[in-house]
Amino acid sequence: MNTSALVAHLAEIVGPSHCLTDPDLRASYETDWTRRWSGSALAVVRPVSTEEVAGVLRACTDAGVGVVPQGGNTGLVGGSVPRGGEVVISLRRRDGIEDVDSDGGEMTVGAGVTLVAAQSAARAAGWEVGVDFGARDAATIGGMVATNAGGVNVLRHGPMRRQIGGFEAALADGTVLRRLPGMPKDNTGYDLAGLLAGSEGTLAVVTRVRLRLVPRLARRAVGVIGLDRAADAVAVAGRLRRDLASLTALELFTDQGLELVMRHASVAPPFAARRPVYLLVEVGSDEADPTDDLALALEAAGPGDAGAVAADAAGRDRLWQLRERHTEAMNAEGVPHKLDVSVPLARYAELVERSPEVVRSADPTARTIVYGHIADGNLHVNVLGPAPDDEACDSAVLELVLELGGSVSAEHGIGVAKVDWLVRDRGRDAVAAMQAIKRAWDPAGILNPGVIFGSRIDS
Ligand code: 2HG
Ligand code: ZN
Repeated sequence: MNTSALVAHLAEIVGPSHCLTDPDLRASYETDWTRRWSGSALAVVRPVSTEEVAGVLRACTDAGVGVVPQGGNTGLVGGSVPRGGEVVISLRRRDGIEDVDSDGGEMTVGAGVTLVAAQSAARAAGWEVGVDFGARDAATIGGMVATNAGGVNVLRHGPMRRQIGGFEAALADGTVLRRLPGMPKDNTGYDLAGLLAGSEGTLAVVTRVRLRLVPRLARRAVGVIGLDRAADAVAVAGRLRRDLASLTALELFTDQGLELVMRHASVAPPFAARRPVYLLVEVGSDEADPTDDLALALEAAGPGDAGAVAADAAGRDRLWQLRERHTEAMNAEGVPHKLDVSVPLARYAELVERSPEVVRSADPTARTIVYGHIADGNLHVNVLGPAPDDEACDSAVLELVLELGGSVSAEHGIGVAKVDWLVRDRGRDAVAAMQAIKRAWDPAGILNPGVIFGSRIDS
């Protein structure tokens, strides 16, 4: 089948108004958030049902044309935008919420349901979604499963993989796998949902997810504390994890990042004194108000002049914005190189301190801003300055991460950004085992070609 016959067939499957070929209509699906990654699609299709997704996949397999599954397009490693000539399957119209079990704490959501919509449905049922992060308005549950998204509550509830109670997904040949709802105890063979989490659209297209919800904590407080050195932040973070049972989030940012957030996001910290490094600490409880415990713990931890504690919703939100608006502030400065990495906590301070140094040696004009989820050993190293295709600073940072015994991708995935680093990080045998799975699930290699493994899948 030639490509125009394929496009005509796709328009029949999803309806002509949901098969986009006009470049202006395709544009927002073809470039990622950072503007570093983009490519043109043969077409963008917007199926509304699992049957339509399966039909699109069958048609693309028959035509030998690659597909790029896409949710909210908030990915940061080039895994959700086309490389050139693929069909983008946008799951955003698969956005129904069904079968909310307020006794069991589970609900089924379409892959295209945004995190914020899932959160409000969970809260209406008296529960909460276990994963949360700044891109909640756009990121979708299907994309979060595909990337095994992390965010700010991993220290309490784990990443997205841990929230999956069941799933529905379409394979490359259009076969639909369905296990909805899943059971908390289910030892019937391989954990396919667990395998799909973090597969970045290379094994199947997730169409529905049974979410396992977590208890809603009625009382919350947020504090920020300024410190002099990354090593102090690591030491304080360790103490807070040990002493504050109510801890729900523990984030790190620096004064350089804060400066950019103040400039581009028009938010100001509710404290005047400034320090090189900050910790944002959130606590939550269903019983006693945790605010005093937090205030006492922060008082014991640092100088106290650069910091604040807030228990009311507006005050908490103001403090959270200092951390959450970093991504948008980076984008306002230029096209950032994003290196989402993790190291053992014992090496975290070294990573914070040495990342700017290794970047400077690779490119003396580049700027490095770091922030991240300190409790998970996860740091987001953002490099501003180098051209989008200049990899020198990326390599310098990833070399450092491997030297420190870390992982080249903590929560954003491999995408196309880090394919050259997969074997270095995981080793040949592990990558060969992954490729064997890829070949078995997607023998024609149409699912998100180029992502995770690059252009070559060894046979
Ligand atoms: C965050 O933690 C996100 O804010 C985005 O994972 C990270 O902007 C980034 O580099
Ligand atoms: Zn993050």
